[in-house]
Amino acid sequence: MEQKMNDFESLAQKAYARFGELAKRYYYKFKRPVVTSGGVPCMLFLGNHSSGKSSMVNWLLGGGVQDVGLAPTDDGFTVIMHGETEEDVCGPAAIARLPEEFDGLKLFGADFLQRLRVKVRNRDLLRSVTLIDSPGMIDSAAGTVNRSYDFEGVVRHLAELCDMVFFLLDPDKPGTTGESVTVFSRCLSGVEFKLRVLLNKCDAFSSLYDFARTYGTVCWNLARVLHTKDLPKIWTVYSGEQREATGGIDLSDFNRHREEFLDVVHDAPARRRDNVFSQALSDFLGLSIRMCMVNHASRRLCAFRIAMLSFCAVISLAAAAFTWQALLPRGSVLATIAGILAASLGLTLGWFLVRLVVYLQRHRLADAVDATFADEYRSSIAVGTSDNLRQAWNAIRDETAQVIREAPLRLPFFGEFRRRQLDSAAAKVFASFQKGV
Ligand SMILES: Nc1nc2c(ncn2[C@@H]2O[C@H](COP(=O)(O)OP(=O)(O)OP(=O)(O)O)[C@@H](O)[C@H]2O)c(=O)[nH]1
Ligand SMILES: [Mg+2]
Repeated sequence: MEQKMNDFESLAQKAYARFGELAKRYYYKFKRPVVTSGGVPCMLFLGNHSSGKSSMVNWLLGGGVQDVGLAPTDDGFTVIMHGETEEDVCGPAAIARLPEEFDGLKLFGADFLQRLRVKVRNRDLLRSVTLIDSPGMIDSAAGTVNRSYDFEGVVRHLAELCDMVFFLLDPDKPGTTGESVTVFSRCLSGVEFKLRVLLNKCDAFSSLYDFARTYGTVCWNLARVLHTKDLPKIWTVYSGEQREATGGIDLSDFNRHREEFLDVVHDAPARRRDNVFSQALSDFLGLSIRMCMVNHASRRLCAFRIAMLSFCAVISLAAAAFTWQALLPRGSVLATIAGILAASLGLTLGWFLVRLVVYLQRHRLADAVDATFADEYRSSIAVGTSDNLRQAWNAIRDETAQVIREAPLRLPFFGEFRRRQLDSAAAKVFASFQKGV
């Protein structure tokens, strides 16, 4: 089974490597350009400052890995991974210690890399999952925190890379922090399926009433920022050994949620499979649609150019012939020079005219992308296999219109043939996933 999954991952990786250059030509960005075959799944812990992220990580690993405290403790991201020899690597060197999948983090610059730390620990759980602890989200007096790097970008990138994202809230500040609201609404949209909300420190409730009020507030705040129809499941948990609640409320239901949470953490490899699969599906389908749309636009533009150039050439030749004939009685040299001038003028004007018409045509094609999409995919839409297709199209629609409108196009010869190659390589990747399931 594991071998089959590794086959699936290495096939996916080969397909990403093979079509990477093609994707660039179509200005298409893969969400997960590198799949480390047999790689370890990742879990990201996000949340307000002091919501208990580091304590949760410590609890999962049996203690003593992360610092915990009431004041804001972590100011950077810590990747905790398995290794026989325990070591801590900070700053730019940390990125070299991570699997290739993390290479995209380099783009977030030196300020971010200064705040990246890798802890290699010899703990059993880490053989099957890598944990990422994050800095707590806080509001400064001005309303938002000024971080010297693109915090939202990093969160988005890691959320796309990770196989599970846990968002921790604590009873003191149940989701009211401005930065966490922003992260929810901007960085986690599209990855909601990986998101699990944990209402942490449930052992600290003083009464059932206290719990009900906090739970209500969490739901109220989440409803305003999440773009899903239904409220996600909220797991009420606490970290550390099972204990009696300080307020005397029964913790047995919270213990049940803790068990579920632990099951999810231990089931991480299955999540990674699903995740790589769904990302590859959306990446390859997205590229295929992008190619189809841009190829269509490029064919239309090419046909336009040929038609316009032929038209201008005919007009220029006619003008040259007319001038030559009109001036022939005054001498054949003069008539020939005038004819050549007339032809050159006609061709120059024609060249400007072609550019203008192509420019207008590109705008027209960009505005009509939805109609073109419906036309190109009408058979899939007609047989009702269009749900994935529509979703993939909506995700790349605006960018595709922008590419058609403005980008310099350097498309490969036989674009449609390359697209068919992509589709069949993607089909092989998906078939190998299904064999492994
Ligand atoms: N009662 C209770 N307290 C907890 C629990 N988890 C964490 N705490 C306490 O909450 C405080 C903050 O915990 P941390 O784990 O440092 O929180 P954090 O989210 O990592 O904080 P930052 O790194 O600053 O963002 C510490 O004093 C912990 O002892 C819990 O499950 N129950
Ligand atoms: Mg912490």
